[in-house]
Amino acid sequence: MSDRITQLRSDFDFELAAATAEAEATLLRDRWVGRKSGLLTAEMKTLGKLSPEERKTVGAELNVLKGYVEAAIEKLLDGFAAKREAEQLAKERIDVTLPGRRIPAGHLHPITLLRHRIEDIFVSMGYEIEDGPEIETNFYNFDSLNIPANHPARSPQDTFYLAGELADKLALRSQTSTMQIHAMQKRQPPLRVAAPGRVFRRDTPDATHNPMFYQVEGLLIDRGITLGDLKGTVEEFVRRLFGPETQTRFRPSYFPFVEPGAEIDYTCFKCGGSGCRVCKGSGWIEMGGSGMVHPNVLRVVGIDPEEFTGFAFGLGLDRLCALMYGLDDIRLLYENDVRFLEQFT
Ligand code: FA5
Repeated sequence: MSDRITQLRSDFDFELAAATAEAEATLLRDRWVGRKSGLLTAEMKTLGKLSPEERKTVGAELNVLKGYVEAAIEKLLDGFAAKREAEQLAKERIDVTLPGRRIPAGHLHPITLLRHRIEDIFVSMGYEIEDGPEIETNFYNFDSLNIPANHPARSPQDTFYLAGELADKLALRSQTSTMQIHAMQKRQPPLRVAAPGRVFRRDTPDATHNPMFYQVEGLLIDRGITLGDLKGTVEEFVRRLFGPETQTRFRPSYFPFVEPGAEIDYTCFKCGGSGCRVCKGSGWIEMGGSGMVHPNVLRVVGIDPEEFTGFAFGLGLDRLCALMYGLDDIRLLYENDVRFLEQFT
């Protein structure tokens, strides 16, 4: 081998050993075997100046060296590429056995939970569940319910009327009793309907009052229905909701759309009637109003009060909910505080 070739090879080996990064290996390739300015390419071009014999031997040696250089650089570059790929794979490694990230599931509002329980009880007692409008005409709010012209419930101090041209004509319903009329207009007796929903009153908010709250109305019309049926139905409803020992009592009261009318109390679910903080020592908790549907109301919807009688009752869900969950303030129900609401799964 000529001295020149030996020198070139040792120079290359020295530079090869110094190439420790991929970019250096690429530079090394360009410097030695680059098509335009590579050292060995230039060396090849000098062959023409040699005698034919020398050209043959030196050319052959140069070719061997070129093959050696190319193979060495390719091996070096392959090494770097493999390393790069391994690093990339390590970085993008996915552990398919890791548990997924859970999306926190929401849950129903406590009033909705209670409403569902109440609906289930009514359905099991043969009632249809009905939904109806929250904005009503004076006919549904008052006239059809036998509420006289001068009754305080009609006053804007008690009821939310709509603004503008429709004021005096349309108002937010202040009780689900409006549903009695809708239910009777839609079907013929005998009928059983339960209508849960929102109602609105101009009540100043405090621990037991909200301007918006929930009621559920129960209505049953059939032949020969008496106050005894009302009592029996309410007693059964309350037992299914609060347990078999719960007692009810009826206190005479006045509602224009029933005759006779009564407030319904039930024995405190907390103390069983002996008196405690929940029932304020009385042993009884007020649940809502009730009574036998007034003949005038039946007449409005074309039902003959001589043939059919019936009863209705309306219960406040917010206070029931507060009592069941031991809340001391029903305003908490609508503050949308997640820390409060997430306790009712
Ligand atoms: C009525 O609303 C009658 N419609 C009930 C009725 C139905 C009588 C059918 C006869 C026949 P009252 O105004 O008492 O009655 O309300 C019923 C219940 O609603 C109350 O016992 C109470 O639990 C609830 N309630 C009344 N006002 C509010 C308020 N501002 N915030 C929360 N709950 C209320």
